[in-house]
Amino acid sequence: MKINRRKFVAVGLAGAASLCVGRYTSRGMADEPPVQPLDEDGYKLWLRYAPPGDAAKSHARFVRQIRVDGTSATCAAIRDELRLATATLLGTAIPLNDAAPAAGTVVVGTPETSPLVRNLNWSADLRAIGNEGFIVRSARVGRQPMTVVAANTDLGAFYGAFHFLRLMQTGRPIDKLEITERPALQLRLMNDWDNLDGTIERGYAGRSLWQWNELPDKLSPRYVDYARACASIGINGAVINNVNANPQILAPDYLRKVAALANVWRPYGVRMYLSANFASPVLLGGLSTADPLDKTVADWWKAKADEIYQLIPDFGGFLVKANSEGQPGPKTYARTHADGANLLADALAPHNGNVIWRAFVYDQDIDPDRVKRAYLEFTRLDGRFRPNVAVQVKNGPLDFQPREPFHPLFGGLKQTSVIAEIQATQEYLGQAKHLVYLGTMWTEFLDSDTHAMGGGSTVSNVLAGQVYPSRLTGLVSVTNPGLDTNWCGHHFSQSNWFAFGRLAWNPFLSAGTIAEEWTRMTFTNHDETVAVIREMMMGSRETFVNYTMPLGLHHMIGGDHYAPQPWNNQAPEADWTATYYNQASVEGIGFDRTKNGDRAVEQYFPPVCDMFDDIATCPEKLLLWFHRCAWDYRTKSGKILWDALCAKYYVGAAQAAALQRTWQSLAGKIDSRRHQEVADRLAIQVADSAKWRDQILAYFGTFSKRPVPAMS
Ligand code: BDP
Repeated sequence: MKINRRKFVAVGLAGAASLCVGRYTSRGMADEPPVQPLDEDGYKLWLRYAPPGDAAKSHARFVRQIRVDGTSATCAAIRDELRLATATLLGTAIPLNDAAPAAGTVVVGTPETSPLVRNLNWSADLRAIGNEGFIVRSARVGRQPMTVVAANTDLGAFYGAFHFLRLMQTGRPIDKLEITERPALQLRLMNDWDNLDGTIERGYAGRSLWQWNELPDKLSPRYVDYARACASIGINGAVINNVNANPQILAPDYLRKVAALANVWRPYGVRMYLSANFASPVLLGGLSTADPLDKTVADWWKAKADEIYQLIPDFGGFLVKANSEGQPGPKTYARTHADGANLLADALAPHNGNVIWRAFVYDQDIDPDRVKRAYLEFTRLDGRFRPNVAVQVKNGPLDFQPREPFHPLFGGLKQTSVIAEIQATQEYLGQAKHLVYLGTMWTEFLDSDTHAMGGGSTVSNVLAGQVYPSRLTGLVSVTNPGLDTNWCGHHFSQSNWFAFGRLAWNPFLSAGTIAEEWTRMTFTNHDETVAVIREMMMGSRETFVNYTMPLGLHHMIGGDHYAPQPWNNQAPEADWTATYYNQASVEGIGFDRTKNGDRAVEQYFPPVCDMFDDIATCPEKLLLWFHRCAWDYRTKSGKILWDALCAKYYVGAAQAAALQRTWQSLAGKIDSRRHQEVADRLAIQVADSAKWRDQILAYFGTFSKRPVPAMS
């Protein structure tokens, strides 16, 4: 059965679905912003718990005391969070009370821990929400009106408590709640690309959060805050080291440090995962081989898994980047990716651990076109992976570009668990300097219809196991918070961490809903200001595409992945250059991936394949990804390609300047520190957008031999 987005949301996730813009404005409940909001540094992320305005008055009637039933560390953390949050949301300390609950009590518990929840007889509803779901309901208990947050586990109750707080934070009514949620996906993981030397691969927000020289004895308070931020949006695990993995992470002294972090995170449901270097048996264990079919190698991994589970009983598993960009892997020994993944899977299986095997591979001998290679390698292995293996596929077939079509492995793998990897750290999208909200990019991806089993086989449905049965489901993100005070470098980059978590919980949510939630929680509940910021965010990714790589252009950068370098033709590998992709010449521009070209379109199911193949039906936003066009090719606007390209760059740079002006208009509505810090970055963005426009057009102009047309 396929899920229809709207229906699924309405039935399964009523609370989330009803969070739409209209409600706030029509109720007109938020108050005027204070004259000068107090300065903030962004450390608290979306967990500031600032008073939501008028709504606080009505909230106060329903939050008079808090009762969290249960003695676990998770219950203690729920208590702490509810007290911390309500104190500032309501402006007064709310007492904890475990005695007979009175009107206005917020009760949190499971049937096991809470007699009160048990007596409500919600067992049928609870059965439907699994281990991580929750119910938040306004109920009468002994005739007293209360709010009950019920779940099957303490972690589910924690997620419910965060949901309840989110309603308060966003100024929504909490008097008639009837919310049932459960996550659509199982593995909702941070992929932190942190190195053991404290640097972060593609990190733009300072050095690594993990203080290896202090662990395991000294624990930074940021470890708890990281876990709180993750748990608040349903993230249930973290791979804490770079996929280009240093084998030392599996050495006994590092494992003890990792275990200390895992202990801190356990109450918050953030499970520990590690990136493993495939050659660890050699590099760390001193064996002569890492051949996956060698018994001593298998024994080494089994012993290593046993050692890890001794220290971290709920260890999630290994993430592996193999035979990609110089990393070792099974192909080094003439074995397949399935052989490699299964080796580790067998070592982890007795402990219920999983292997997450990346499909980010592009060996040149597979095909001349880099974007075709992963599909070719992995489809021939379909069905050959152990049940506890998930193949992790980037959203697009190249590498986190500003716009790519969806990866054809979504839908292409039918007998293998497939999870998706997106990238919240803005490696190719302005890093921490440009304001780019990625929620729209990700919903474009998630909503893409693969047609794997007919229409409606969207990527979300594939991920949720609704198209083919899938043992493991998930959405993970390369999300690199660092030691910067505001975690993410750019205040707006926090929204990408947030959006990732919300979509991993429910990939059917809309980007607008998420942008609005985040804005209200992060900046203000003032309706007009919220509407302005939401609009800025919603258009920001298309703006970035327009001034960098419009009309399906891709990879027009050099090694920094930041500045324009469409002329870049020097790199250790041809597929690391820009000219390999844009192929600009006097004849035209673009990569012919049609049936008459290198036939990459054939990796998609019909009718998607035909839609991309036919220049008349290929969405123009992907034109030069799939087609090679002459400079005077007539685009849908009636303009010739060169003129249309010029127009995109000019529009994009103008949109960046408009973002800056709009932000200026919010001076005084946002605290001046964060306002200034965002303004400083917008100034860089505006200058960069002009640079992109001018340098790209100057370069392509040498081929098109046409002037930039006058822009009206
Ligand atoms: C690319 C990054 C590189 C990563 C690689 C990966 O530039 O630093 O190691 O992806 O995903 O986007 O493995």
